[in-house]
Amino acid sequence: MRTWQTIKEYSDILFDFYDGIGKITINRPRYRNAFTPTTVMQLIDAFNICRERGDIRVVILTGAGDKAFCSGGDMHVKGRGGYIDENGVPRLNILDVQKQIRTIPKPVIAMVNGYAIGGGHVLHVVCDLSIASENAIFGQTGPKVGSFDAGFGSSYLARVVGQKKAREIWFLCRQYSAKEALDMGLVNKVVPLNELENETVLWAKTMMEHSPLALRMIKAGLNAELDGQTGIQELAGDATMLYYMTDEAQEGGKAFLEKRKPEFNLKPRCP
Ligand code: S0N
Repeated sequence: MRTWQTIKEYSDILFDFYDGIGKITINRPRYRNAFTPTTVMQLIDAFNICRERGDIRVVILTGAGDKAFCSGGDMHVKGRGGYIDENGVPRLNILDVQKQIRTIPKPVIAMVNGYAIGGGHVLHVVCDLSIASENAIFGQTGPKVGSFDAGFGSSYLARVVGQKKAREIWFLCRQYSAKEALDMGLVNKVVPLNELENETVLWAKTMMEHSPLALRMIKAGLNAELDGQTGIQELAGDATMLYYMTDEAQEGGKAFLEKRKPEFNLKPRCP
């Protein structure tokens, strides 16, 4: 039995820590964990904290209760131009969370404990790994309910399950069982609901035994192949970070401050 410690309190999400893992739980089970702009602001804040905190090595994203991971944008606040926030401003800020999940330099696991529908389905799609309970159900509803996600929600989905299947998922708006999701490569593993957290923590712990920098570079590389200039920027940023750790880079800055010519002829040099 593990004890999660609260990292920060919010109205719409839970944010907990245990042994290197940051767990973010969308906590609106009354609405199948649909998100409003407020929920999304809180998710953005929690993911920022996960990025900054060195003791968080893996992030788990899940939903409260045993019915839903997330049912997408909250239809009660859907207006013209987006989901209306408390100040009357229409927002599509879940796109920022998608980008955070893809660019945070640590593995993010979707722990899918029920319905993953609409924008909630996209959230699990953009996570690095998805572990699902046997009762999980997957699907897009956009063309049925007046929305769509033609970004990661479509193009990255197609990279995961293939073009034909992605078009089927979006055009027909069917629901798929956990077994079907596993068969199409949409999730990594399916377990009984009462084993879901144990299994997810096990996957997190296995990754935490491995080199964080290696995982970071692999994530950046896998993203770069798909994300164009943005992906290259991410991978290049990691290369710069590593370069700054070298004597060669240190010498450049030191020489500037000491008003002398830098000595870059340092050994060893790799061929
Ligand atoms: C999830 C479903 C299948 C669960 O069915 P079930 O178990 O039969 O429960 P229900 O009785 O239907 O629901 C229980 C209560 O929860 C409410 N509820 C459920 N989902 C939502 C929701 N999304 N918004 C608001 N309320 C919700 C029900 O109304 C019910 O309440 P009561 O008891 O009062 O009747 C089933 O609930 C279902 O199909 N839900 C709708 C799922 C859906 O269509 N979601 C898509 C929403 N749209 C998006 O996600 C837009 C995409 C998006 O986010 C986006 C994309 C690109 C760019 C930007 C954005 C952006 O929005 O930011």
